[in-house]
Amino acid sequence: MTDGRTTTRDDGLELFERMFLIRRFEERASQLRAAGLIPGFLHPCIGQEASAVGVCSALGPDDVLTSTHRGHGHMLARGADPARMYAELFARIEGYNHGKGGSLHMIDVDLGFLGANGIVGAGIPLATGAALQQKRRARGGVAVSFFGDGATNEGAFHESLNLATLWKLPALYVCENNLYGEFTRQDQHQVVKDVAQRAASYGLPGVIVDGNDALAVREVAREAVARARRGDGPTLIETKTYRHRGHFEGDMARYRPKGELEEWLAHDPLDVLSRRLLAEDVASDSDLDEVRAGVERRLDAAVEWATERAHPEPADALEDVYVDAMRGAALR
Ligand SMILES: Cc1ncc(C[n+]2csc(CCOP(=O)(O)OP(=O)(O)O)c2C)c(N)n1
Ligand SMILES: [Mg+2]
Repeated sequence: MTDGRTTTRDDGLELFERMFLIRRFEERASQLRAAGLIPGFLHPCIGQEASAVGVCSALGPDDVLTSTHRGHGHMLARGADPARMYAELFARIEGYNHGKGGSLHMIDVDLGFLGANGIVGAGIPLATGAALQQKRRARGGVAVSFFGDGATNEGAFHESLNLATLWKLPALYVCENNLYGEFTRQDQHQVVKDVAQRAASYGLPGVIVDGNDALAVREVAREAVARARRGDGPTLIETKTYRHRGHFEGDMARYRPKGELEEWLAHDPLDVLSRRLLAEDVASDSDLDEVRAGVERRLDAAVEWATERAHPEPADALEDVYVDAMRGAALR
């Protein structure tokens, strides 16, 4: 921005709205799970919203992405419908997977969201394959893979980076380094402090960014996207961030050193953005309040709608699932 501001009112409020939507979607999901509406695991990304929103706001409609077990933020950042996401969490027919996948398998191919994934690191080769397809299509699309620090110890990460650089694939590898893989601190699961260092082995740029600053994340993502679209190959982006909650809902995270959470709470991604918008006089307190109220109304309606949907019938248990697909394949 030429006037010294980092963004415009519309853009700043849109980013804030997306991040607030993710935050409140998950806070509500946590309560709804405690109330018994959600069977199965939930891995909240609360605290990591800027990474998802910063990267996804640098993408275009033809771009695609893969996600992880901590995927609600990526999916909402891409523009998914929170009502259908709640319906999936509640195991209802109108959910993204007809109520049979839940949090860990949500997918919307039409949106270019190629799925959450319960297998750590498994989205990385999927995105690499998608990047190969994007290259062959030659329409300038890119493929993004989100994954955690823990996933960078998987062979799939190393194999993917090797091939993607060799073939100059239009890929973005976004490591959301939240300092933990499950209950293990990063310094107990790998020697490198910065995952970005690992890029050197494969000959691609490794960029570190404050993962709690949505505008900073978007800037590095835009550069990586431009590089990929030019045909210059992939980039590894490491977003330094932190999950405020435990690994999953129900994990009390007692393994974290005292004071660590408080330090990160002082650098909450929503506050980082709202403070900047206010300090630069881009938006007012009442603008932000209006956005917050709009998100709450949207989520009220989403929960109500999802709660009223039906569960799949027991007789349909084998429709839409692997067994059914295999049976179909065998018959063809
Ligand atoms: C292949 C595989 N190994 C182990 C697990 C169990 N597991 C689930 S999440 C997780 C930690 C992943 O850590 P990270 O990649 O840093 O992601 P984060 O949970 O921090 O977002 C592990 C080990 C799994 N789901 N898949
Ligand atoms: Mg992690």
